[in-house]
Amino acid sequence: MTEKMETSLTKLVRCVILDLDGTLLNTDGIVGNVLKVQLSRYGKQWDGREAHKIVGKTPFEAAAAIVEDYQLSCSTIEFVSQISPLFSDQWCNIKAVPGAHRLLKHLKNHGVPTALASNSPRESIEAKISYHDGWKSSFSVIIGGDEVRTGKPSPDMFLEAAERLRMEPSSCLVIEDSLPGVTAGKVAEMQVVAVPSLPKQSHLYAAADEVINSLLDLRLEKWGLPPFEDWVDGTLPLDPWYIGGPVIKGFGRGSKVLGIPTANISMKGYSDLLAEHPSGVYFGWAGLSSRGVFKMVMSIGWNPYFDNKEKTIEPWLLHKFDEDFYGEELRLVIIGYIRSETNFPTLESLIAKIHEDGEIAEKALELPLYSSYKNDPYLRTS
Ligand code: ADP
Ligand code: RBF
Ligand code: MG
Repeated sequence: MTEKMETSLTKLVRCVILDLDGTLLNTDGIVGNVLKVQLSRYGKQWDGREAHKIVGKTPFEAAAAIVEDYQLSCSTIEFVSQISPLFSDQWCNIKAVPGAHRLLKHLKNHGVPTALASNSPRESIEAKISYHDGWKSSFSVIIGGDEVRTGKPSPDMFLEAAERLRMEPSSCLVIEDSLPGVTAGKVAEMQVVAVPSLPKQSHLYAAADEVINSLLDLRLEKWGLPPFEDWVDGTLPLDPWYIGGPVIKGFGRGSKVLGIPTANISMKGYSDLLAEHPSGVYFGWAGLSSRGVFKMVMSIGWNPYFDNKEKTIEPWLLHKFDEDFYGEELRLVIIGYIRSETNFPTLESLIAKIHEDGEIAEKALELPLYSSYKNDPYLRTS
C-alpha cells in the first residue's frame, strides 16, 4: 500500500484524548512494588504475571481482581483502603514514559485541544500530574473515573471529554495502553491508537485503528494533526542514557546466524533502565576500555524474529575488529531512536534492515547534535 492511500484510509481528527496510567506515566513498576508489599502482609507473593488483569481497570475493580485471585481474607473495600496510602506515597516517583512530555508539549505548541481521561479518581490524577512540569496546563479537560457513572470500558468518560472539548466523537483521537480503554474509545466511535504497556500483547488489540509500540512511534500526520518536527535524517534525538559493564556471552547467534556480532553486557542492576525504555532500535557511542570510542547501533527488546523470552540489548559496534573482546568494559551512551523492533519474513530481510539501521546511525552520528557525545567522559574508562 502506498503512503498516500494509507493516509486517506484513516479518519482525520482535531483533538486528542489521552489515558494517564501506562500511557503517559510508567505506573507498572509502582503497582508491582505496592502489591508486593501489601500481599506479603497476607503471606502471599505478588506474581507480575497477573499484571494484565489489572491494566486499565478502576482501582476498585483492580483490587477486587487481586482479592479474588489471591483469596485474601479481607473485603475489596478494605484492600483498597490498605493500598491507597501506599500508592499516594509513590506518586512522586512515577516517571513519564519516553515520548510523553514531547507529545504534550507538541500538542500544546500547536494548539491541539487535549483531554486527559483516566479511570483513577480526579484527585489522584491531579496529584500524579503535579510532579510533571507543564502537564496540567496541557489539558483543556481532565476527567477522572469518579466523575462519570461508569469507567472504561464504558465510553462515558470519552463521550464526556468530547462534549467538554466541544468536538464530535469522530473528530477525537484516543491514545490508550489498555484493552478496556481501547474498547471504550471504539464504542465512543472515536479513532484509537493503542500503545500496549505490557510486552507481546499487540495481537490482542485488533479493535484499535492502529497499534504502536511506544509513543516514539506516533505519527500524528496520519491523523491529520501537525507532525512532530524533531526527527532528523530518520533519527529521533533522545535525552542521553548510560549503561555499561563487562562484555559477556550473548545468545550465540549474532555473528554465526546474522554476520552481525552484538556485544552483550549483563543487565544485572539495570533492570529498571531496561524496563523504562521501549523496545526498538537505538544508537549512540560505545567506549571500549582499551580500544577507544566507536559508533554503535543496537536493538532493545525480545528480537521478534527469534522470539526471545528475555528483554536484552544487542549493541553492534560499527567498526571491524580482528578479535573478540569478551570481558572488556563496554560503556554505552544512547542518544537517538530509529524504529521499533519488528518481525521479518526472512533472515535476509532482517539482516538487510539491520545494515540499513547501521547506515542511518553511521551518518547521523556525524551531526553535531550527536557527535558531541563522543567525548562524554563516561565512555572513557582508562
Ligand atoms: P554472543 O552474542 O553470543 O556473545 P556474537 O556472535 O553476537 O556472540 O558476538 C559478539 C562478540 O563479538 C562480542 O562480545 C565481541 O567480543 C565480538 N565482536 C567483534 N566485533 C564486534 C562488533 N563490531 N560489535 C560487537 N561485537 C563485536
Ligand atoms: N531482531 C529482530 O527480531 N527484529 C528487529 O527488528 C531487530 N533489529 C535489530 C537492529 C539492530 C541495529 C541490531 C544490532 C539488532 C537487531 N535485531 C533485531 C536483533 C538481532 O536479532 C540480534 O542481534 C540477534 O538476535 C543477536 O542475538
Ligand atoms: Mg551478541
